[in-house]
Amino acid sequence: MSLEEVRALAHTAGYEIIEIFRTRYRNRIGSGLLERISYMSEEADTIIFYGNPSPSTVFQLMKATRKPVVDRVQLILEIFARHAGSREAKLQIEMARIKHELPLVREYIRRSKMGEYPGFLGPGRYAVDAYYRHLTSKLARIRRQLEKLKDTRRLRRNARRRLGLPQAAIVGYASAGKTSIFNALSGESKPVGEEYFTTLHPKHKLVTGKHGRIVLVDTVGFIRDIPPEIIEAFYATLEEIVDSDTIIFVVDISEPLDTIREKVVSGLDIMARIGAVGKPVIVAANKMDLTDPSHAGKAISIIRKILDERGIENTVIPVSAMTGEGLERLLEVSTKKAYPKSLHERG
Ligand SMILES: Nc1nc2c(ncn2[C@@H]2O[C@H](COP(=O)(O)OP(=O)(O)O)[C@@H](O)[C@H]2O)c(=O)[nH]1
Ligand SMILES: [Mg+2]
Repeated sequence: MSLEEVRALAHTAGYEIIEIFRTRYRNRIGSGLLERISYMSEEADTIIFYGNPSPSTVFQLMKATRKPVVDRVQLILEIFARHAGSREAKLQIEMARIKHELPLVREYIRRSKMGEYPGFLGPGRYAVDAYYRHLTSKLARIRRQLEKLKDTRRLRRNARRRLGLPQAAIVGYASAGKTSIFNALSGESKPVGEEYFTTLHPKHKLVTGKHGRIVLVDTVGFIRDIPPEIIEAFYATLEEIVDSDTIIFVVDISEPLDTIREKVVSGLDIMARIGAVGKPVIVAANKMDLTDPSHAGKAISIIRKILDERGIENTVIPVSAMTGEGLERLLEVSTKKAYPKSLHERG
């Protein structure tokens, strides 16, 4: 796990990092470090433990800092929640959240039965018992709702297709610049007027390019090493990619070549896994302002090669969301790629 990844995910979830501590142990905290953290945490609203701490480590931290503790799974779920468009995705996220919280509540109950009342965290023992029962029955309810929703998903997709508006999904890893590009491309245009979309989600915008109008979608993006327990929620949050006619894959071109290669390959793997295949991919080689032409040139040929080898129709466009370089062409190509096919298919 890299510091860059921690920063990127925390930024995407809306946190500002004020201090980073490294633990000597994988998922535990030694007493010296705990003391330093509790001293520093005065200024923080939240403690992020970027790993898989046991419930008892979480308690230790909460007790020492008196702040809410968010682990890696929770951090990722917060990011999903910011992007979840459909009811199904929201329910999947809620289900994952509850499943993740149950062991913690169990630990809470265990401690209070031993006479250790972590009262400063909230309610006493009986309230916690009731809360546990509330969570488990909510979990059962969500499971039933998800079963029902499976049948309606296909209908919803057809409804979007009947509107005849092509859709382009903006994908990429955290901090590649997806939202910056989404904002830059849709800056001039108003939020989508059609009733269907305004009620859908603020991360959809209707934009007008040279070849017509398309709906742009700012997606949650890809995350490495998604824990298996939240993989369903991840796929549900990414379903807008499957619904799209074309993919804008934003790549931070200023990163090392190996990182770029690895991210492009694993991003394509995720798309294949959720069934987002057979769509043209437009690679927005972003942050051109941060890199020199020779590095960018090498990165672009690596990206082209990966896509070509997989037989994916692709165009790579150097852009900078910062300076605006290449954005006009990006929009032009995106509308062009999204249109002809959809017109044929939808009549
Ligand atoms: N220098 C530079 N910074 C950029 C560019 N595009 C995005 N950024 C910065 O990269 C960070 C992540 O951007 P954001 O759009 O939030 O990425 P997202 O996580 O993919 O949505 C922000 O600090 C942006 O200001 C670019 O073209 N050039
Ligand atoms: Mg974003």
